[in-house]
Amino acid sequence: MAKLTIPAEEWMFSGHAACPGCGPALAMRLLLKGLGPRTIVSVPACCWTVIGTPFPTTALRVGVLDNAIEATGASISGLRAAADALGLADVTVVGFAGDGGTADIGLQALSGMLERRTDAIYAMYDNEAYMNTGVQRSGATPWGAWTTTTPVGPAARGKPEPKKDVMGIVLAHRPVYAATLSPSFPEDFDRKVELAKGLRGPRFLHIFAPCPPGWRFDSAETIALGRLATETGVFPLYEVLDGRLRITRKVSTLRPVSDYLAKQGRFQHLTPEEIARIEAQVRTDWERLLAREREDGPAPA
Ligand SMILES: Cc1ncc(C[n+]2csc(CCOP(=O)(O)OP(=O)(O)O)c2C)c(N)n1
Repeated sequence: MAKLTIPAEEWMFSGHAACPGCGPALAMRLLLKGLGPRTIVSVPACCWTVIGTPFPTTALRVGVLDNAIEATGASISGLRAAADALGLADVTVVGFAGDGGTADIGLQALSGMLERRTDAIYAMYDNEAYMNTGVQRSGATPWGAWTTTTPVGPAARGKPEPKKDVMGIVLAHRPVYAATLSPSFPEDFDRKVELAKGLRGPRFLHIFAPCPPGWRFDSAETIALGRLATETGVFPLYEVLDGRLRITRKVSTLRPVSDYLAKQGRFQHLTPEEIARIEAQVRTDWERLLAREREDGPAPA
């Protein structure tokens, strides 16, 4: 068996308030393993405020700032300036926000942070809805998914709009580094975090974060579901360094997307035609990714 390269030290206590099988909890745990103790995390209103820092407790062994939901990008710019003023150049500043607080409510602050070239990591954990307030749809909720604000019934078929391409928005700002990560592939996850840690300038991590109560699946299946997301092409793993895209988890033949959808209550209403529509979109996006990788070519030696 290959030797595990993930650091053994834990910077997150086990006594937190996450649901069983919580993808965002795994995301934070792995992120901090790669970043280590010289880290300060800014967390906006989201599940993680409740999971990690219900006053006066904390589940994290690093400094945490709770900020307003729209402010993560601005907050980490301020933290970076403060750390630099104090001569703490070795401290990694990280924003850790949900998809609602990133793709929708905090998008302006994220754009500002990227454009200012803030020397910080912005990590978005994507559980594909506003989960903390009761499973409302976000810009990152996929097409067709049930949520409490995109119901399923005679006149409604789940979310009628497509998922927002957050990586596309981020890449348009030309960050130093941007990557997609999944706790189901911990070594790929850790390598990307450690690579990001060693760079300077604006960096963005898009982390796949399954939510058992919100997506309606068995909490023992979080890791398996994440693997399916990547193997079906729903959540490809790739990174963009110095503007060059590289797929980090090659999939020679994509599995049918129905393998992934069938495991989740939020997609149970979909007809074979609707599933075929999702499949076609996933395959188009995958082909585009392959074409971009070919076009970018290998990194210069
Ligand atoms: C300006 C503002 N609007 C709404 C809220 C209420 N609120 C608190 S947490 C939350 C959900 C955030 O969703 P997301 O960022 O996706 O993170 P998740 O809850 O899924 O972890 C909302 C809407 C708020 N705190 N501030």
